[in-house]
Amino acid sequence: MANFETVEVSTDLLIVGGGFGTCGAATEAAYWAKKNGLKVAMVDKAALDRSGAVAMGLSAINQYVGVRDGENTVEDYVRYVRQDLMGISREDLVYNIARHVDSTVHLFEKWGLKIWTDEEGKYVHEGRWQLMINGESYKIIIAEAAKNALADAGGEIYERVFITDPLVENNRIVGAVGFSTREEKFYVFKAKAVIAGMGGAVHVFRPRSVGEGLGRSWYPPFNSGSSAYFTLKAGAEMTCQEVRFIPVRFKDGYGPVGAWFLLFKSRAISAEGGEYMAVRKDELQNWAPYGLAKPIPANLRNYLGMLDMDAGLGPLYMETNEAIGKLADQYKDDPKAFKKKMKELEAEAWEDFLDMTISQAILWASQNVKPEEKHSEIAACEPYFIGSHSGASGAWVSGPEDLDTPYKWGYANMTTIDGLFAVGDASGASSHKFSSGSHAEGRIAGKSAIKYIVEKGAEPAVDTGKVEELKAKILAPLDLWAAHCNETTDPEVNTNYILPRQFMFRLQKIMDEYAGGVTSAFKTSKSLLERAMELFVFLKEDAEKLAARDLYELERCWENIQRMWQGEAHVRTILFREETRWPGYYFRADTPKMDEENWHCFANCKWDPATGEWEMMKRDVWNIPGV
Ligand code: SFD
Ligand code: AMP
Repeated sequence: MANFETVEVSTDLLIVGGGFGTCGAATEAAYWAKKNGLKVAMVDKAALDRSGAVAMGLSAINQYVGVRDGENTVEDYVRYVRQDLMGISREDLVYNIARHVDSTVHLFEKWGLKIWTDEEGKYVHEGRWQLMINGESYKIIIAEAAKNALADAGGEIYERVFITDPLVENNRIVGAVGFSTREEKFYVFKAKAVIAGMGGAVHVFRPRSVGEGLGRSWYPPFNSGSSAYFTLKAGAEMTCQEVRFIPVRFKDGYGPVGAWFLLFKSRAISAEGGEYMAVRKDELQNWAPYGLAKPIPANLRNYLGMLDMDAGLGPLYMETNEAIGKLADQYKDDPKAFKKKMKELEAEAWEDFLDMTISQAILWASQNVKPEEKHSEIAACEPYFIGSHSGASGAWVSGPEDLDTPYKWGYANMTTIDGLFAVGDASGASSHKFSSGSHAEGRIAGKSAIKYIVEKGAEPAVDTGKVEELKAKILAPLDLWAAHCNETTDPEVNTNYILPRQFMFRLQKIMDEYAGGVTSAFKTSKSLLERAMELFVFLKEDAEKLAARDLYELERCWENIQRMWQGEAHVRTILFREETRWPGYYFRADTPKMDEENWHCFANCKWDPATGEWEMMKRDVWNIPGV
């Protein structure tokens, strides 16, 4: 077996992931841990300053309720999420996040984040819930606060350690294992409670960007489904695994559209000039009541554009020149003021990309795009798993203690595994938390996990035999490579192993062609999904034969195994839900309508670590009374 040193770390609370959710968790947990003399350790596969979805920065804070200014109420936010997710959301979780998110945003500002303000000192809104920021260094600022809090409480941070599996005994989490991505070290973390927050998943589906563009996607290529894998492998109940997210973005550079639609009030049109949101308005009747209320859910906005594409009316365009023109128009009688306004709008348009999706700015520059002169192509991206945005996949977690919610079996944000908490993309059915809400949810879970440790924490009884088995399994791809690498001249072709890149292509082909990816125009059916399940049997056999040439490829092997588990949970859940509820995310051609009578419910699933069997189940949707 590959000769890796085993490093053991004992802690009270282990925080897995270094993103927005877990930085929130670290900031809060450190405070309560210090008060109670407890230890906190945090582990990230990358470097905290630039890890996760916000690595490149962001140009907006997408969740701010604005309670102090009387702008909205927490209940308004609950209604917004209910509407956007076609009726399916955990309102207790959404409510809990919404009532804490403003204070999180105020902390961000205190820590140094520049939120745009107007002449009166009020926040500049992009839309009703969104605030404009100078966000290139957003992640660094939030990471710094987490680091400071941990340092103050004597906590530890492990960077460049990739976590694979949870350690669970008798339905109770006792730690996690993983390996260094830089040194030959295998890590065993022993803990009384664990907070999982390893983001969502990309490259489960075949991306639009292939060949020289491979790696470019809207969602960051370094989040590979670790959260879903970790919680599934622990035996936790999962929810909304069918609710993938497909954003519409500027094509190929994946630049954001929110600022264009909301701030610049731009229209999107087909090649024939029709504005699909207006031309296809009647289609929304078919998705009542959600199709008829405002704002129109993200998936339905996508769907109307997709109908244009299906009808051969593509490409679709964002009318950037028209939007900029209209905004500058009010200054048209004063040439100097007009010129100044045009410059300002042009700068804002470019900054929107430079703050968060630099490659879109590069693509615009390389194609000589001047947004004030000509429109730009937009397109629906490949599907992603990001429960914190407009998708909903994640673990099924316990609701807040002070609400009369039917979903309560433990401490706030605890999964169905004792002591295992989930935040951000790792926790499901609480969409539209975005960066700020994920951080707020992390703070909730951080406090709750320390409370759990104080009240129920037991010394983690780690089974060393199981850890040794896991070590052998996790390092096996290196051994397989060593045993067979000299048998062929081309390392990519060998009957005894498969390299992670080829394996990823196999997974993506199944997902894309059978589970409603880009090439199948986001359509699938029972027969296609059943065929996908047949092919998954072979894929899982192939997963046992993954080989790695070095540490870098060992990480790639495990990323792709995690993607495979996320993919399987997805396929199983789309199969289970016999209706189409989120057209624009996916369309089940054999059950093309929404079925409120039978499917106004959560579709949950669970994998049993003892038997290896999957269980699918329905759970009721609860609306907060009076909201
Ligand atoms: O508008 C392991 N999001 C936006 N939110 C906003 O508030 N404003 C925006 O402007 C946003 N835009 C946006 C957004 C996301 C993306 C991908 C783009 C644009 C391109 C959403 C937020 O970014 C998102 O909600 C939060 O980041 C979610 O937080 P969290 O904590 O669930 O995930 P993370 O931040 O990606 O962090 C994940 C961490 O886990 C680590 N990790 N560590 C150890 N072992 C493993 N195996 C691991 N696997 C992953 C990662 O390194 C990272 O630290 S807009 O355009 O939509
Ligand atoms: P995006 O850049 O698409 O991620 O959007 C950023 C934010 O604006 C998210 O909260 C979206 O839900 C919201 N948003 C984007 N486009 C629209 C739209 N046309 N109508 C309403 N909300 C939108």
